[in-house]
Amino acid sequence: MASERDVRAGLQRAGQEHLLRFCAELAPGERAGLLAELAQLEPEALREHCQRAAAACARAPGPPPFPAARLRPLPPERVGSASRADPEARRLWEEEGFRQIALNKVAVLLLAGGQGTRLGVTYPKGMYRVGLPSQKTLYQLQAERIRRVEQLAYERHGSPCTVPWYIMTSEFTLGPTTEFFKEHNFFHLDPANVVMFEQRLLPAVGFDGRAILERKDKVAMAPDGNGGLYRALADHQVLEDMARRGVEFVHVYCVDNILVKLADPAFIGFCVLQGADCGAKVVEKAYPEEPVGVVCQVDGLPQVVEYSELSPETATLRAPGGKLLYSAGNICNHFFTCSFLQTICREFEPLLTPHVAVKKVPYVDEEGNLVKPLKPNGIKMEKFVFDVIPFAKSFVAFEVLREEEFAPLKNSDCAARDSPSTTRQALLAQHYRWALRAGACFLDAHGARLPELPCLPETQDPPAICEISPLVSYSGEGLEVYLHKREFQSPLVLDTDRARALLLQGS
Ligand code: UD2
Repeated sequence: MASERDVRAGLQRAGQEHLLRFCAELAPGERAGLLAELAQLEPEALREHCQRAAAACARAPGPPPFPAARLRPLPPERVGSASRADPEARRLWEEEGFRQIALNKVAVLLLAGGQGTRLGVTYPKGMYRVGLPSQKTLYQLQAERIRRVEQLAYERHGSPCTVPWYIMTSEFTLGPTTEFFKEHNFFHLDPANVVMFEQRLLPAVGFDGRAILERKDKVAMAPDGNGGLYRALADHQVLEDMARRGVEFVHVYCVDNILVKLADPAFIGFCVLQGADCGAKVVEKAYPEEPVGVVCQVDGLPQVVEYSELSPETATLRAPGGKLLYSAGNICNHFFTCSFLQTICREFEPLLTPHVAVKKVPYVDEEGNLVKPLKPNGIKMEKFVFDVIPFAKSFVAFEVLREEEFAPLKNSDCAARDSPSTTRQALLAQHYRWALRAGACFLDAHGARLPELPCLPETQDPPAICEISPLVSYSGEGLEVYLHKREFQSPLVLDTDRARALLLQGS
């Protein structure tokens, strides 16, 4: 157990002794908890972190970190397009992706250490149900897509294969996520192939450079950003685990995109065939202020400029055709080779510059009262997962269609965008399109044919409710055998049981 004397000496060196100011009045258990928490903070690193946070904050508001003169759109030769490529190129990419999956060389890695503050739930976002007829959570949809993509690779190549699922959590999400997976029997994945690991936390710092106490016995800590991935990979020897399994390529993605295509064979295949060590999926930005980073070049190197760091003037610039000049919207889907990740962890991680977020951080005042500030009072420092892109030897972007691949859950239903309703509608609209394409016909309650209206995913449910289990179809493939020239009443939930029944009816 950490002794108070040692902890105090360390805090003195870091200039943070105030963190012990209520120590004497704490109950023994509380005191031990606080000392254990503080003992984990390395004094030099803590001092540097607090000084850096206060200095960064003192500079703000300064000039935008990325003035327009330093930016250029990505050159077209670095961008592939899933929608505009000719079908033969697409086929080749997919074939290559499936080949790598069948060889057990592909893993997926979920960034799930965030706190989901905007959505306003107290549990990890992956456990959220957006109100689908099946009541599936985001985690379940993702698990089922992994199972399906493994199955498809098996069918093509004849050998059973595994796409291991690495899940980066934080102190806030590890416990509940582990419990949830256990409760749901790992969604029928082999638990040995689901690897959870924890990212580090960093103290929130006041404008005066002092770390904040959120309770008398607790420092205000926050995850170190999704770029904390690289430290966490090293902390938990995750790359060694990947090497043992023979994994060479990793698809990293964020938890809240209901349409995410895990281990997307086209994306993997495109990146592999291009010889890329690093890739990012992009969609065309919907509007200048959309909260997505832009993939572009900064001082001649590929990079993502986060939405919070792009000036409104630059965000609204238009290219000659009228399209946004910086229109390649980052959707937090990244491709990395394991050897690139090794180089990052070994050499470049310390060079990643943390980004500053000024937030309202609850704290205890000098008298020990809990205060919920009305104005921002604290600084959180975060690294971003995409900040490694400039270190890539060969970076590519892969443009995909928003309606097929991007519908993030960020806000509660109070917001007009990126809410449970809009994500649910996006998924149902996609499945309705797939069903129509496969030849299904939908009837209303009176048996009348429903119109095949083009649906507007962000604003309304499609004319008929149709949900297709990822275990039945990964991206719309193989549905004709169940749906062609058949009539269905809304809602149709095409899960594996229903699919089997339809096959029997048809035979
Ligand atoms: C992210 C992207 C943004 C855009 C957008 C699309 C970053 C830095 N920004 O913005 O460019 O692509 O997504 O939806 O990637 N997370 C952790 N640990 C942390 C913080 C976050 O694992 O310390 C995870 C979080 O659980 C989520 C993902 O990272 O899965 C993205 O985090 P976010 O939702 O806070 O990012 P956002 O929407 O600001």
